[in-house]
Amino acid sequence: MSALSPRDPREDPREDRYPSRVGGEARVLPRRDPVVYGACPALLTDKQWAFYQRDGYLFLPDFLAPQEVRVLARATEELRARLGEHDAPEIVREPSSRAVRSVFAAHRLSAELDALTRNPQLLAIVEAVLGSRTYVHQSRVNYKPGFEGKEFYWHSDFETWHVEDGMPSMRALSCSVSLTENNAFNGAVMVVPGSHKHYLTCPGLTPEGHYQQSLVRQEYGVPTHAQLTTLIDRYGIASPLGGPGSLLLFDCNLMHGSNSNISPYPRNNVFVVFNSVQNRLQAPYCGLPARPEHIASREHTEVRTPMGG
Ligand code: 6CS
Ligand code: FE
Repeated sequence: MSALSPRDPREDPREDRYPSRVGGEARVLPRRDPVVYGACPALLTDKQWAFYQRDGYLFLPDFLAPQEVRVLARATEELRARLGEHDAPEIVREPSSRAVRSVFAAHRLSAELDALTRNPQLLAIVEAVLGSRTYVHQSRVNYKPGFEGKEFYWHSDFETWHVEDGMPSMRALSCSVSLTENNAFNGAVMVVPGSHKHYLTCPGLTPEGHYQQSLVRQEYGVPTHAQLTTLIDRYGIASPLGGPGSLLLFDCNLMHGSNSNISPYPRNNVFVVFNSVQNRLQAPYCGLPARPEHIASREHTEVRTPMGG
């Protein structure tokens, strides 16, 4: 048994290209994977494609039409009501109230949300970025209700998906569709542009069953103040703001977070995480049991095909 823990991930025979939470100090390592794996899709300009590679995100206002947003908004409200009633496992509640914070595996619980994961324009962009067919690694609705929606502290999703889900490489991206206003007052997503090119290793080890805490308030797998200060001194912070129907695409390793919502109005976003079929999950690098299927897809990995295609 190692000095650190009975499950010291450093006893894992695999080469870990992105070691984090292995008991060492917090470091800033270089990204070891491409940012884009394919060619610029017809839907994007060369300028947008270059922006995504340099800054790690792309904001497309009015990506969905008002009617499409209304359909999704109705579906997310129905999900919250149906699952909230009997505390389904896919429900995550706010830390200081019974308000619903997130619903996971939303695309498997709602036909309308499944249709969003097969939106032809979205898939064309995602397949160009990932250079392959894709499947849904994770989907969720973050409701961030007025007054009660608490923050999501700074983090890289990939750090969690690598350490706790065994995602091998940085070949996944998140699509966040706003169903409400995302403004300076209701906890819009903030990103550190360019941070996707650096891998911030996090101190500490991963607690057993960490997701039951981290999805409410993440305390492991978060960078130190020194690491964040170095990154933000260099790149600054951006917060793409827009109305319902806007789309924020961001690289799996982009540093992001959002403030608590103390406005009266919700900030309701649907997140779909697409992973390349060449990047399927392996055993978690932290050495713990795999997280549940509704948080990280291992069985439900059907290749995404475009609607009507
Ligand atoms: O652990 C995860 O997979 C989730 N955690 C955060 C804070 N963002 C990504 C994802 O929803
Ligand atoms: Fe995240």
